[in-house]
Amino acid sequence: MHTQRFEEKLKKHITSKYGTKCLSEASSTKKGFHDYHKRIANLTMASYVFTSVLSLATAMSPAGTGTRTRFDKAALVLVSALSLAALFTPAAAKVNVGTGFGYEIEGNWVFIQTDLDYDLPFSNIVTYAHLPWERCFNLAHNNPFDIAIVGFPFDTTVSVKPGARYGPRGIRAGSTKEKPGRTYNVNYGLDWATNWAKIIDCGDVPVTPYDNAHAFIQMEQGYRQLLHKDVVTPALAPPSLDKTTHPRLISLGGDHSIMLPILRSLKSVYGPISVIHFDSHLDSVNPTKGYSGVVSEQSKFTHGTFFWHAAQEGCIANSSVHAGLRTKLFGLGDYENDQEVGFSIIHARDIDDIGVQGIIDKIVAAVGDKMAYISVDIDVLDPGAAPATGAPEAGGWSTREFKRILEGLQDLNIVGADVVEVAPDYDTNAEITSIAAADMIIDIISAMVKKGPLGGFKSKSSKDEL
Ligand SMILES: [Mn+2]
Repeated sequence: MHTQRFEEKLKKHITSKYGTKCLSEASSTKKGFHDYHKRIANLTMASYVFTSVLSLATAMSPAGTGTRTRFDKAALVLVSALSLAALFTPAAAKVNVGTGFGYEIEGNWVFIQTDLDYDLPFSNIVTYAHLPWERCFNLAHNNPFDIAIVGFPFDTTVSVKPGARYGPRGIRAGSTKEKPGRTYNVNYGLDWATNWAKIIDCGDVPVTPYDNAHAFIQMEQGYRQLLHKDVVTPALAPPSLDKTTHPRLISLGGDHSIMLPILRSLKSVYGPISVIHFDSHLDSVNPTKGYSGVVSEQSKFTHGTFFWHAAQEGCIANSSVHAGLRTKLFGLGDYENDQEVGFSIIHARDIDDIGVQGIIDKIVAAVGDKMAYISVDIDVLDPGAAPATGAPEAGGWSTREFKRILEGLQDLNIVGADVVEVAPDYDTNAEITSIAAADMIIDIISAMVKKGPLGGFKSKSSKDEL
């Protein structure tokens, strides 16, 4: 009984410290799992000692009122002997490896079952940062999570170089050395994987490459399905319209048009969103005014026009900001139109005049405490740092500068994020674009974890507090 109560308390402790994933063998972090088993083993040993000492003491004590028989004494001695024997008998490994094989980890017998149950940087099935993969789109899926990675392998609205349909795969491969057990992010001062949030990889939305109209429906359906899953850690005062806590999603593109179904979904949950748009391009071009290549209603929806559509549909708050711009325009009318859409503009070269902090200050001033979304077109980086993208533009920011800018946004209310336009077929053999993309996602996750659930943690006195 005592052991059961201790186990319950311990489960609660581990859940709060490492997340619920530590309690399932399949997805445990090594530290959490080991911690758990070590404590159980220690407790079991302590109870053996306690039982044997108590039994011996009772057996040796003089009989009281004459009710104790020799049989009682013999039974007590037997119990104490069995307890002592159990104490000095090492636990046998329970894994069946057949006969004639004596593998054992010296001095570590509690852990023998978990030695092979963890990842190396280069081992195992590729998920983002070795996070547990769940088939979130299966209708039977009902596991709560707080933050999820989801891929949109879609690139059939690209105007220059296609290939971003392989972006989710590329970014996951680029994340391979990020893994549980090595997740302390010095820049944010926390371990993003073993903090309060349950973080998983939901895999990809299977988006058709044959019919863009249908593809946009699939993407919105997929995003909404995830957005309406339950969370593990509900917020005190969720900022959503329905006052429930929704998970936060980090999307892997895919070309940039995946944002249209994402913004449509977010509008239904939070209302119009302030978009922090890192890109060398505007992506808000009015397809009915000067944009080349429009041949049909559907062809108005591209990776260069989706913000215009999103604005028409009321998805974007008038406190959005482009940062990193440096592309050529169809004409100055593009900027006039962009202001109507609701963006302010920060050029890539502004960093030479106002520095990283100046860029951060402008973004924070534009967005304030509104619900914000971070969208990173990888072409915001200089092609020297990220060559593998759909429409590269010379003269961008370095990866280091960009990471500092992201770091400056950690106090904002980030409801979701994406990294798009990674087209791995144009990458170097060293995967520099995918590595940069994967690394900035670690920073975005770290910021979300550091901020806590949007709407705050419930107070310590609350019953739901973990
Ligand atoms: Mn873009």
